[in-house]
Amino acid sequence: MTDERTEEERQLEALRARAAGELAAVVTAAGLDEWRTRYLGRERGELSAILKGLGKLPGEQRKLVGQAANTVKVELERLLEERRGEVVARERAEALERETLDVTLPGRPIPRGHMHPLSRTTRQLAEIFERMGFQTFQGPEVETDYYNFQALNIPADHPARDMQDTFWVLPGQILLRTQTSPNQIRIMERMRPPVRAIVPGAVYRSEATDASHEAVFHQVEGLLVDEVCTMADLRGIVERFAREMFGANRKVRFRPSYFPFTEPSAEFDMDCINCDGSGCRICKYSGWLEMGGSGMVHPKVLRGVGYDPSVYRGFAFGLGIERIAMLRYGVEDIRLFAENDLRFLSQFR
Ligand code: FA5
Repeated sequence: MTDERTEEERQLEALRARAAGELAAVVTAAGLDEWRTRYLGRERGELSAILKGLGKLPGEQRKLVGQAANTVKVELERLLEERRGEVVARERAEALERETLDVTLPGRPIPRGHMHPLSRTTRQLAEIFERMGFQTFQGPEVETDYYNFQALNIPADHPARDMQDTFWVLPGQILLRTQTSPNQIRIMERMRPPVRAIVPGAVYRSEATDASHEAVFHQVEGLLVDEVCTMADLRGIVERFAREMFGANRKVRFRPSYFPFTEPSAEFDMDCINCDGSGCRICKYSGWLEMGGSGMVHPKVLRGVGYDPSVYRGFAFGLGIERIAMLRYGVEDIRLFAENDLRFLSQFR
């Protein structure tokens, strides 16, 4: 069978077949546009090039080739629209697939906070004293000279002021409390005996810091006033606290000391929880760990708040909360508590 088609008709057929084949492989809308420019584009489209060349052909042939070219053009445009429909549908389906919500996926975890080790220690401490009948109070961190010193039997020129370097707000009048002891006065002014109170909170001292000293630290003040009250009761309470906090076998010892607002005064230590008193690095080879100061409330202090010292007596003590937390959690540098380093804090979940 002879092929009666002209060279141009053969070219058109080849073009149609190639264009249709390529179109079937196009999968994106951008690809369709590109295909359209390549074959049907007015400027550089291959079909347009053939149509533009028609002018050079003799009359009869021009008509035939022109018709055939138009047929190819219409056919390719139809194929393009058909393919466009498929591509759009496919792109929509893919977009839907991407946006699908998988309700069975586990949720993103929300990081949970936890209590700061000092708050936790303060709470445990308060719970222990509450079980012994003490009530927890709070007092102001910005104090007057009167409550922080004078009412505690420390007049303006008293050398005991040198024991606690002070941050003054208004020199000689207002300060950041250097101890929780001013709350002894505040509580006794408000209550009649019997009194059993503890007051935890921050205190401030203008001190150089090191591994065991901070300029901002925490104390808990304890105060008990009643008709019958002795050093033996103080010792019993302190010992019970040490045992509840650090274990049933803990021993406590008292050493004579001096505080202007207690008489007699004592500092108390607990046998080292690391070496049970035999001597180690933690207790500096002494076998004992310092816990706080204490004593029987001075009669002058009782009189100052209107308590009759011939009827009432009391004891008071002050503990360093950081020191207790350091022992409890084995923290070797007090400064870690306030550094806000999450690598440190997240160990106390
Ligand atoms: C006082 O502050 C007295 N108010 C304690 C007191 C209360 C005595 C009631 C009598 C009656 P002192 O300065 O020793 O005492 O401090 C008490 C405790 O606070 C210390 O034993 C120690 O545990 C802690 N402490 C003192 N200074 C610092 C510091 N710079 N950093 C961390 N803890 C400290």
